[in-house]
Amino acid sequence: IPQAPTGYKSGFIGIIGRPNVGKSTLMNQLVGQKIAITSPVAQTTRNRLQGILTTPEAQLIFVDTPGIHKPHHQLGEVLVRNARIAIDSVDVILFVVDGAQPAGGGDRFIVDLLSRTENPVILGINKIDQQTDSQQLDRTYEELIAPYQWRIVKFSAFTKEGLDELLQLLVTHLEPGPYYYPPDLVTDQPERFIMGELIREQILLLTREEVPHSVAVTIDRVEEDTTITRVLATIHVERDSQKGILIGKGGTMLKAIGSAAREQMQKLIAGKVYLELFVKVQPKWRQSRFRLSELGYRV
Ligand code: GDP
Ligand code: K
Ligand code: MG
Repeated sequence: IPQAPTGYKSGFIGIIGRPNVGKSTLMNQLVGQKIAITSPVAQTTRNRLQGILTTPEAQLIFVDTPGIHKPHHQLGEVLVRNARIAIDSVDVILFVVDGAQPAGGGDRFIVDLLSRTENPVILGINKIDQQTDSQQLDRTYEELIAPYQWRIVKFSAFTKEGLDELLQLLVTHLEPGPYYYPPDLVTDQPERFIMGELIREQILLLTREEVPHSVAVTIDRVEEDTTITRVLATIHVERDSQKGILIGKGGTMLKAIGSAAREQMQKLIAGKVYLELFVKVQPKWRQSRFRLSELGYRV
């Protein structure tokens, strides 16, 4: 890693918020590449993952977290605990809310968590492209954080409106520091992990409610040829019925998942991809710490 110029700033920014407020979409836009998958389904993001933006004046390392919610099973507890750790292991907190909806109980729960941190907190009101009565909606968030001296910024992760102002504000909160990562790196995640996530994203987007939460994906083999990259992957589900849904009539669902994921992978590696998908039933993987860590989740 090269040495940063004098006066250079750097630091870690924790992106915290309820599920579906747009945390992962925001991180992708800020770093300029799709490194975190996004979908309208809560719990799309399962892992803590970092997106790195290196500008001439600062290196900003965004820590995307799973949305904070009340846990119902082993995986849920792991998710919330990781979010709590993230709050204190960063330099600045970006608390993201959905500005298209009034503040709710989920946001209040997070404000309570954040009230104990010594780190500076910025309230980011996202989805301003969808706000109908912005004054009314914003007021609910101003009231929510009234006891605290937190700065407020408004933006749309979707249209990028307001993101420059957000970046400027974030940089003012950073201390002088080194390059933590090489300036050309955009994420701490290995390409293989992102490939697995791109498959999981298509499952979230294409299948019914009950399937997505019990799915995990492993990349079993990646073979790079001069002209094409061959990827072998397995989708792990908990029940035979879920396997049936994933494969679909005559294999149509699996084919749809595969071809959409393949397209995304081609963008990721900027080259041709051949993707082969398998589906395997693995009862109760969500209850097992061992299985979770084996599948790549930090437990
Ligand atoms: P996360 O759970 O907080 O990481 O949220 P995601 O990034 O997965 O986004 C959840 C949903 O909100 C997705 O369908 C996104 O396309 C959508 N979304 C995110 N940001 C915006 C935004 O600024 N405007 C609009 N209209 N939709 C957004
Ligand atoms: K989501
Ligand atoms: Mg997310």
